[in-house]
Amino acid sequence: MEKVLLTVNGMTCTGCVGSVKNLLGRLPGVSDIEITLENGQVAFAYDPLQSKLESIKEAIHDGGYEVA
Ligand SMILES: [Cu+2]
Repeated sequence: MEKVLLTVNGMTCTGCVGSVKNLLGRLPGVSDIEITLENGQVAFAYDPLQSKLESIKEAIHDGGYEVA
């Protein structure tokens, strides 16, 4: 498992946090998702054999949020 910390812009409320958590949670091999709304930090672990970091970032983007 790889550990990643991304900064995601556009999350303004706990609903956004839930959305990002959900969309990440649907991706294969992604786990341990921790999101801090105040600074937009999104931490998670993923298995590179199951999901590529690029496609994870794309999923966040497609959900309407911007990876900094
Ligand atoms: Cu929101």
